[in-house]
Amino acid sequence: MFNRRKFIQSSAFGSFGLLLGKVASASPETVTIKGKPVVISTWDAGLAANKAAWEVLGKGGRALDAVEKGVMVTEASKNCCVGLGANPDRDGFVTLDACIMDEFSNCGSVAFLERIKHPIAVARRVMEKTPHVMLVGSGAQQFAVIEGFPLEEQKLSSEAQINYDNWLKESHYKSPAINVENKQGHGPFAPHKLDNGEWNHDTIGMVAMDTNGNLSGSCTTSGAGFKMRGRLGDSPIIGAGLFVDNEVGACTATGQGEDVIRVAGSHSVVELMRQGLSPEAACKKVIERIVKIKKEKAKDIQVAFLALNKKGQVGAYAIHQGFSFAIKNGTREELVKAKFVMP
Ligand code: SD4
Repeated sequence: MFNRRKFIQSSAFGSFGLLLGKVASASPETVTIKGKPVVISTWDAGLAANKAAWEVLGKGGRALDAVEKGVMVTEASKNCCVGLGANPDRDGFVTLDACIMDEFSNCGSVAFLERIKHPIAVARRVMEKTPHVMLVGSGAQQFAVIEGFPLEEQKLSSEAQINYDNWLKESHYKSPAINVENKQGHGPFAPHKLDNGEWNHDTIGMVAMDTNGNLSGSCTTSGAGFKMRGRLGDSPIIGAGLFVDNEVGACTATGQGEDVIRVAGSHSVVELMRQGLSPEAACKKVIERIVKIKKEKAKDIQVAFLALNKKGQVGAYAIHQGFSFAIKNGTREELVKAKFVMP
């Protein structure tokens, strides 16, 4: 249950991140085989998404199926967050982006997709049924309809309508920025309050390792609230919002997508893990790279990376305080506060 969840500081696990097998040794029953299977995902909503992913992983299922099923829970949330309940763009339309990647480096992506409830499932179809990686806009929607996905009503959720009406009063377009203390429920990347009191974001990224040790990942988002029409962030871009290399590890990103794209964020983290860095150290290095590029502007933006390596080590890092991720394996189910570089 959410209200019984335990917050833990990632720092409690030392500077090399969370090695599931090792940490598990604190209680004997958790000494599972190198942390397999395991699933991790971004923000508070990751707890519920991980639970759904676990229905696949816990039965020995494939990581790819787990990361699709997991984030579909978040996409289906009626509250204003990741899916069709999200804040619209500045023209009043909800547009969704998603991507998925498997252990064979197959990948699929949809972007600027409207009126489809499960963009992640469409991204998987792009991966499996077309010779392409990415479909966007009306082409992506047309493909989804041909594949049997229902075209949903074009109507804002009641919360999004309130947020949009408020936003329209000034119609002030500010380039996406995050203030992690801002809990007003509107504004680019602002967290949204759910019925259960949880604060949620407009994105979920998930990576998982199954019992066979295979890795997959998914990332799905409504992007920045009140964004310019046609704007895409990092989330549907393979190498930016998500990257999986089954020999090395997997990473997903959240926060200001423009700055994740700038450094090919998730791919960079995986490449640093290939060079021997732990997931946490690799995430930190790419966060520092963004901070260096952004200079004084870094104080106004949030970016976070979340990574898992082939050994079952988990790590994350953010620019600012406030990023949390959910982790689940056979015996643990927790929300972890990530470390950050700027106070
Ligand atoms: C984007 N990275 O569209 C996404 C937004 C995000 O929490 O992660 N919000 O740029």
